[in-house]
Amino acid sequence: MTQQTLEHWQQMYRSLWRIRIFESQVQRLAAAGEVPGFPHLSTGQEAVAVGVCAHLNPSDVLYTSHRGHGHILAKGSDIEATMAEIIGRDTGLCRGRGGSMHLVDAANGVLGATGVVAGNLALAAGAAWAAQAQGKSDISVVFFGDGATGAGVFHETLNLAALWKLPILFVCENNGYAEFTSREEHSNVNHVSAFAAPYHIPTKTIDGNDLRVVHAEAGAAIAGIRAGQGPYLLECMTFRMAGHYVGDAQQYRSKEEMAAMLEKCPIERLKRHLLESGIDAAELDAIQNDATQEVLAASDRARAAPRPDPASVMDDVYTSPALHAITG
Ligand SMILES: Cc1ncc(C[n+]2csc(CCOP(=O)(O)OP(=O)(O)O)c2C)c(N)n1
Ligand SMILES: [Mg+2]
Repeated sequence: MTQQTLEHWQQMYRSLWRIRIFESQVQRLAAAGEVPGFPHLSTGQEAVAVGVCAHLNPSDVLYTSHRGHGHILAKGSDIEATMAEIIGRDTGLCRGRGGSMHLVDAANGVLGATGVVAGNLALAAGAAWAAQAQGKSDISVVFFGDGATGAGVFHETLNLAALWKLPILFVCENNGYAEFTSREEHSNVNHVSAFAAPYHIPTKTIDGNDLRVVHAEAGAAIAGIRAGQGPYLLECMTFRMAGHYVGDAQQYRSKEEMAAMLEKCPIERLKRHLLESGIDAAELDAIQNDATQEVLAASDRARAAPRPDPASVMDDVYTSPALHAITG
């Protein structure tokens, strides 16, 4: 490995750990009653976020779903502001008004997470259309789950994206479940990539737990999109190591299934590769420790921040004239 490639992979290893530790901390805070609502963790799916977002610029637009913490961190949003948002603080990305499923960081191109399954797809196509109309080289990336493909808007969006050659990357994280229902139980279509062919959208199904594969395939797909070739659908086969949401007892999964999943941990896999490439184990431990300290310190600062002033609850809800019309 050259020095440059070595640093590149170390950076990505760190990025994986940041997300893993962040999600573990959200889980801890949720168990302690500090997180409003139901956070959905991306533990086990980190390689998709890191491998795709490594190719994005701040001006590229990102949309994500209810399971979006990892994508947003991988895109470069501030750890403290993201955590502060999730725990409802005034210093949060949306001043504590959105929470885990409604994270927005416009300055970093994160136009949003949404709790409406598949609701992000058409919005992402809209952003891609805007970039195209303005002659920009920016692209739009949308992360969604396999369950979202059962929604009509998924097909409507693929159709228009293909027809208008929109600069958009569809990234499906196929973790085999929609809530508590396995894919076999809710669809005859095993692979989401099968939906791309009728619309003439290029596609690939890949191992989403192998960061090196995700990074290479996302890089090639994004290069094509930036070159004006239109949309691409990347189906990343992955696993969610946690429940659907924090608190899910997961009685619908067997012990064997859970054990097999741990074997495929994307962090362990990259670690094995880095060790085989000659990187010192102590160096990797130091990266892990550094990432841990960074995330926990950011979380402490977020927890120490004030909650929004209740008197500001109507700020940013209505413009003043509209508010005036309502209140008289
Ligand atoms: C429009 C809509 N329908 C139903 C739900 C309830 N719901 C929340 S998550 C989810 C499953 C999503 O599965 P998938 O898209 O595979 O994402 P994953 O949770 O596996 O990441 C459902 C049905 C919702 N939030 N929005
Ligand atoms: Mg799913």
